[in-house]
Amino acid sequence: MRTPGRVVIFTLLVLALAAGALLVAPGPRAASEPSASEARSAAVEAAHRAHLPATRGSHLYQYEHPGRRRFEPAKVYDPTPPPPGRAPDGVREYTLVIEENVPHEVAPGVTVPAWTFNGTVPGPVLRATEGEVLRVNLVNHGTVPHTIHFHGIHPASMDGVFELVPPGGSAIYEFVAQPYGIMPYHCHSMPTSQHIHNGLYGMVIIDPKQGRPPMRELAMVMSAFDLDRDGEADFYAWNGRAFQYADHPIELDRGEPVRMYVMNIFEEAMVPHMHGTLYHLYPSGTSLRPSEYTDVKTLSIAERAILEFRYDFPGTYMFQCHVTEHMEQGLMGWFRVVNGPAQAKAHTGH
Ligand SMILES: [Cu+2]
Repeated sequence: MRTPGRVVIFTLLVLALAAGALLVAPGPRAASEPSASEARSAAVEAAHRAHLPATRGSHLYQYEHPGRRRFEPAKVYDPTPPPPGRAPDGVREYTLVIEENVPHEVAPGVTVPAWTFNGTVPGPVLRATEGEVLRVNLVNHGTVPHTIHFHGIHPASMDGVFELVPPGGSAIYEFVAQPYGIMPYHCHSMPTSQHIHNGLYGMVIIDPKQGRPPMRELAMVMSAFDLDRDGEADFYAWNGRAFQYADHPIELDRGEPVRMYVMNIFEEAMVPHMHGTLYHLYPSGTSLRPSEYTDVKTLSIAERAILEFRYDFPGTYMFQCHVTEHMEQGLMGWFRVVNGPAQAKAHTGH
């Protein structure tokens, strides 16, 4: 039975425990006391702003550091392109809406105002089969004129250089998708360097009529971001966000054939490199026969290629740009290779 004296002792004990919990609990820190991870991130950002040597601080994102900032999973650019196939009526139709100054988290905790097609950098992957009509509706929700310039074979009137789409305006680009391969698209409004650099670019995949062997597919755009516009990039990225596939590795099955569509839209050479395997290289994707079996290939400005590969051993492997500064500043990620359904096919020869 509880006596009044016991109640008082019990109450005092509860109060003491609560006070102790308040002292121990990591309550909100004062602004002058950033956490270790915040301090590291601030140091990285300061280093990039000041253009200290590129390697300083960038390792903080590269490897596992407890407590460091990470991208939220919802922000990761999905590397899976639309599936191949035929449009029922032979027409592939897309709508691309341009917006300016869309907040874009280019590296964990570093947000820049981007210009976007449909809200993302890069814009969405467009896909058609050779011979189909590709129809793209461009809607300009920005404040300056924009266009879309497609690489490929098409009439001059569809080349997106002279006919500017004014703010609030729209336009339709329509042509037969040819040839098959990877064709960049980007804004060509002047100054084009600014419009591209702000994020107005993406990839068109044109499939050959006979198709390619079915595989796991990834679409990967290599680009960079110059935050202070001093002519020197501060972050490099697969699909628009530095280190996003390090925060959220891409899982592959051991032995699973993988086809990666790669495009370099930045004005420096890029060198896609796989660890732990080699790839069959199809320059521009315009041939059904690979030209080379390698693990590095320099893609110059606006160059692109299909890389086909697979992993024979499980584990975690880096995929990166072999320009080490680019890798250190974000152009890297992890493949996590697991024993999955494709494992049985792991040793059927290259
Ligand atoms: Cu533009």
